[in-house]
Amino acid sequence: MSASPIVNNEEMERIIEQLPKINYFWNNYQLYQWEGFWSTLIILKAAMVFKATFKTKPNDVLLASSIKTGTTWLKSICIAIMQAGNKEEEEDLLVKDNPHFYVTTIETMDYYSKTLTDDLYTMPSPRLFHTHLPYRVLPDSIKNSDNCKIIYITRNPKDTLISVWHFFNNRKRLEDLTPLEVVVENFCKGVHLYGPFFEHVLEYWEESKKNPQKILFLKYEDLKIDPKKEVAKIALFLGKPFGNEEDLEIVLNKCSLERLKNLEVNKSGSLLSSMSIHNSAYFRKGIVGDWKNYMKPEMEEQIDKITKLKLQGSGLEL
Ligand code: PAP
Repeated sequence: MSASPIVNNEEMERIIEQLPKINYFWNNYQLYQWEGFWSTLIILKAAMVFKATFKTKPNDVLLASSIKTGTTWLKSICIAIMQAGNKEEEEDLLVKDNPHFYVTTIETMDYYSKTLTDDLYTMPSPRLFHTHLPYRVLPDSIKNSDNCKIIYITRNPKDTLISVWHFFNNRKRLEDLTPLEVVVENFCKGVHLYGPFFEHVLEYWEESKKNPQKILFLKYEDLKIDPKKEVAKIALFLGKPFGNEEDLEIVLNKCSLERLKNLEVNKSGSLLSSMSIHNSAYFRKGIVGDWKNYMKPEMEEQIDKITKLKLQGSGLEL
């Protein structure tokens, strides 16, 4: 079933009242299931408005990802590529603020405060913005227009889940931590913020196969293995190919985890102060295979089984 455009609050509230709900990370978050995906109330409302009202402009670029699959890295790379070779632009934007500040995640904008939505509409082109929303709820204006390119990044589900687990358990007392067993079990049942995870990945994957000129599909692990190749691919896709190897290396160095993690703005700054999320929470280990340090063999088995089942026949390996 596809969502019909929703523009008025009353109708939105009526729809929300009837949605299935579930607790996520103990009772800290209540998730609502709309159009088959799970999200918080704030995200859900913003998603509805976004879907119903958003209009693309020429040269828009939408970055898309499930949570903890490389969003911050992709945002920084795109910011640095947009700035690359621009001699007049002396300041490095990444030193001044966190990548999430420059490339807004649309559905985390507070719909009722309007400010960020206004920012998006008045932002000069080429507009660069981001979403965690699944492909199915993107506005038709994005799906159907040649104006808007999409770059999607995904990651091995086990590392993704460990990253999610750390992020949501961050700042909690030991006795309040959600056990990994619970998180794994929910994940395998499809209960995951913006999830189910595999449907999220597969929808973008299938669309990218149909229209590779419009959707570039990336994997976090490929970026780790051959960052030069992947970053060159992103630059080309953005219509900003590197003139020389040196510019490419500058972008890579600017966006390295070590560098970003140690910038003052990311050590001490805070992006979503209302949710007390510190910039430092977006930079942890950034390694492939960290799941081995946390998952018991039965958890590994559980996730591998569902991964195999969901991805079979798709041509995608994670
Ligand atoms: P988000 O979905 O909340 O925006 P996202 O940036 O996708 O988060 O994921 C954070 C992960 O990317 C962290 O992984 P970890 O928990 O396994 O360590 C973080 O360390 C990693 N990360 C952030 N920036 C970079 C970077 N510049 N290079 C490599 N990995 C990075």
